[in-house]
Amino acid sequence: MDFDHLWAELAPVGRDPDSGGYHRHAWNAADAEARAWFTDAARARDLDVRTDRNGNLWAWWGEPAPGAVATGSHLDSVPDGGAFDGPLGVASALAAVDVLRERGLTPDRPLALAVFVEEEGGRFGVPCLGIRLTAGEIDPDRVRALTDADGTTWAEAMARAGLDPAALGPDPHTLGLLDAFVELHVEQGRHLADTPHAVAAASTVWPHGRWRLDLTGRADHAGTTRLEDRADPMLPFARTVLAARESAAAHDARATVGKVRAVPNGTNAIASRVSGWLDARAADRSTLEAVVAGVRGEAERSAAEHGVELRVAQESDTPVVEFPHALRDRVAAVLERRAPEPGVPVLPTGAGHDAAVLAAHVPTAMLYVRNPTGVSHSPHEWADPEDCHVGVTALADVLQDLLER
Ligand code: HGY
Ligand code: MN
Ligand code: MN
Ligand code: MN
Repeated sequence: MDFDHLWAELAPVGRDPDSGGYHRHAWNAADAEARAWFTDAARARDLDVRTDRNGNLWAWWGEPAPGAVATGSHLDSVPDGGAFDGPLGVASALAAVDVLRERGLTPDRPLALAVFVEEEGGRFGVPCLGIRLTAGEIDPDRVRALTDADGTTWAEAMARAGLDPAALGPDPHTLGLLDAFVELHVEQGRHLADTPHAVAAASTVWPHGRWRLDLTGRADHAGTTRLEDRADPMLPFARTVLAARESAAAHDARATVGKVRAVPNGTNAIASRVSGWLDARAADRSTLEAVVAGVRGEAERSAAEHGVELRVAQESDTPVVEFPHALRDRVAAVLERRAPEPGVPVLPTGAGHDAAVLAAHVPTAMLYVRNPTGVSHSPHEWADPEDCHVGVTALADVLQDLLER
């Protein structure tokens, strides 16, 4: 199994030497280096690497044809993110091909390894952009116009990476070839940490979404402007941050405000504008709506109190995803064969995934690999090497089961 070699090659790409976190984002230099690594490693395995119209990479074992099985994940990270979220699924897919070949498998249906662009939305704000474009779930014109913190558009960044942004759009042909898609992913929580199980199957992905918050007040002098004369957007913004926590706590849900920008951002000036993003998630849609309503209500009340204009725009929406039971149970049964004891966990998650988008178009399943820290979206994200090897073997078993059916 070549996993350790693959991991040793990939791990340094885009890693900040000080924090140990990763900065791989759509079309930046680290992303290009990670994509080149994948392309080289796939070609070294005689896989035919193709780039779809949205920049997603598809490495084929066998000619693309109906009945194909696919696996893969993403290589991009959140800002200063962990090493495993995404890349573990990609490196494990390559290593699983090695395992299947060592087993002498010559599949009579094609296997595709996929790398999806901008899953985290770390640069352009909207998650799962590559697979949403290919699945026809987001307007290409909207994507082309998305901007990063420096004002660079997706179209400009994609063109600089050598791809044609005019080509963006749905790719029903590729998705139509797929009979099944399986994503292996590091677990983003501690459900496996205190169990004998290194791998688990996935049951559901919570509904979740992202809302952009823009508050516009009035820039003014921090020292001479009387409090009663201020329209300071930071105040309703601060209230909104607290409301996210309070509303999530009241509904046993999750809500976070991040990606904060204040303009101008001086120490002795009242900002004119403050923007941020609300990330809200809950086990069901009605709870999610209640959480967001609570946050929005407090933001509107506080903005009015301070004479600040508020704009709230939903930027992404992921419905609850229930992975198909037949495929889920089939995957769990395959995992049971090597489980250290019966009862392979089948886990819900509040984390979004490319598989959660694909699930509306292709029978989809997920595997999780134990994360003893439970921490993710942080340099402290972790998976033990031996658990990674168990994950590769499990993925190979699942792919073999699907390829031979
Ligand atoms: O945000 C998420 O849940 C995923 O990690 N992209
Ligand atoms: Mn090598
Ligand atoms: Mn992530
Ligand atoms: Mn991920």
